[in-house]
Amino acid sequence: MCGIVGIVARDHVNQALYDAMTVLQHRGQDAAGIVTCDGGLLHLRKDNGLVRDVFQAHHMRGLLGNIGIGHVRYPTAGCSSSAEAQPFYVNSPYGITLAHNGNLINAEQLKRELFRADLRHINTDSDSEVLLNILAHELLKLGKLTIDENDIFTAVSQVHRRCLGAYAAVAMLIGYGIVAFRDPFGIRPLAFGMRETPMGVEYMVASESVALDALDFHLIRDLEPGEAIFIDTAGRFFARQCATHSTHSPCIFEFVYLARPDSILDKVSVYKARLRMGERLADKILREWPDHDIDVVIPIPDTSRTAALPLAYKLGVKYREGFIKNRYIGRTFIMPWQHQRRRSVKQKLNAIGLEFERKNVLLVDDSIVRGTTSKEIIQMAREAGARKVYFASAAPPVRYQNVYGIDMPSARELVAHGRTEEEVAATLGADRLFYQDLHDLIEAARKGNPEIRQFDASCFTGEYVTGHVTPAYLAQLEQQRCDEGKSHELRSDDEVLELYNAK
Ligand code: PIN
Repeated sequence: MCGIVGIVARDHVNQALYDAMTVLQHRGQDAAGIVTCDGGLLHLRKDNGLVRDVFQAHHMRGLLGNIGIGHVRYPTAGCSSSAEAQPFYVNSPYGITLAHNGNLINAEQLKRELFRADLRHINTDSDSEVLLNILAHELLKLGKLTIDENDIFTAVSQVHRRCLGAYAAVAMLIGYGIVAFRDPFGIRPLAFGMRETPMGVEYMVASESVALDALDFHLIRDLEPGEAIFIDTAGRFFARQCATHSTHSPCIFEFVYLARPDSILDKVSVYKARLRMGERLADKILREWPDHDIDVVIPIPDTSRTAALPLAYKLGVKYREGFIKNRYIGRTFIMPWQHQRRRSVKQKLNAIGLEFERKNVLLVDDSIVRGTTSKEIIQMAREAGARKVYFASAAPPVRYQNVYGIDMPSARELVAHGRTEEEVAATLGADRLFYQDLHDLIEAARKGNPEIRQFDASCFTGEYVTGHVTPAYLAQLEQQRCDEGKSHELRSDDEVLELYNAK
């Protein structure tokens, strides 16, 4: 999962891109990059790290121009080094840079085609570099010295024809403007908006509406699946459906915990979807266990709070903050001789004892993925004096790999993979476990926009909306993850916790 942004402004755009990227930082903390265009020159700064660490004042001074794109990266299969930080650049034709959120499932085949037929070299393991080169090649094939919006949309149509998988992308063409497009399934989110300034109208496209809000752009709408928009350097706006077939299937996990609650994705308020998840989960608990003995509902911060509150309300029991998160947890410096060291959840969360003592507590989390932190938190609740520890997940059991750009563990690392709900409860050490039903999760999101006919829910079902996800491809992804796991020494705290807890 990554965050992307593009802005066509009337004045220097560097600060606005930086600000938008800090608002999208939750979508990726691994690397950040901005490229701006000033006349015929590109200015690029990208590196591994948080937005605030990658950009110093002297970098910002160099990012000149009124038009630019930015990217925050979460490592997905095949991406880890700073050479793979985005945006990517290719000089021919015109000079193009691109930032991408998602994952192409036919990247290996495209890479071969690019080399053998299109005579292009790909210098990283990133599918985003592949996507950029496909776009560049399709523009080049038009054989024109100068192009217009029709040419750009023709090239995007060809991208749709060749690329399979999830891609929300924003690209800047030197001297022309910014083009943004979304795959024909609309798996990853992408929205655009505008603001009026004394100098004229400015446009912004971003992964989540919250980035538009923060910069006083008003949300116009989401890109349709398969649609492309183009804003030229003069600020003229064009839009076109570039896919022959599209089936809107947004990723349901965005609503579970990836997106910020204050975002509206595909017309659905993420916050309200999470409230509804809590209500539906409460209905299920009451159905299955009408005479429950839950004394208190305790969320595991932060995401689950939104669902936990209406859940408690519907159950008619108290809602209490039982865990306090350390906001200032430091980086983890793992020295080669400390490879056995395990960083405990306790360094991140502390239990307020009096909320647990002699009580039957229902802990609520947004999802259970590896189950490693859930297991430790259940143990913490017991050590804090809970009599019974029940656990509720606002999402159904995560049993399958994600191939559309979420950095999910491989299937065998998922606690629910190959296990029944009872077996998961036993593994976690919970006295009782409640999972959201998939139908309820889908309806919780869909209520915000009944026009969405289906979601990508492959983590729960193993059914991949794009098709073409073969066992061989899944095995290859799994292998990539294993290889990378060995080389990642410094990761975000959450990941380090999970990695070390998994051992
Ligand atoms: C974390 C959201 N959420 C918490 C991410 C833990 C799974 N984990 C997925 C639960 S936050 S585990 O609130 O947004 O910070 O099941 O893999 O142990």
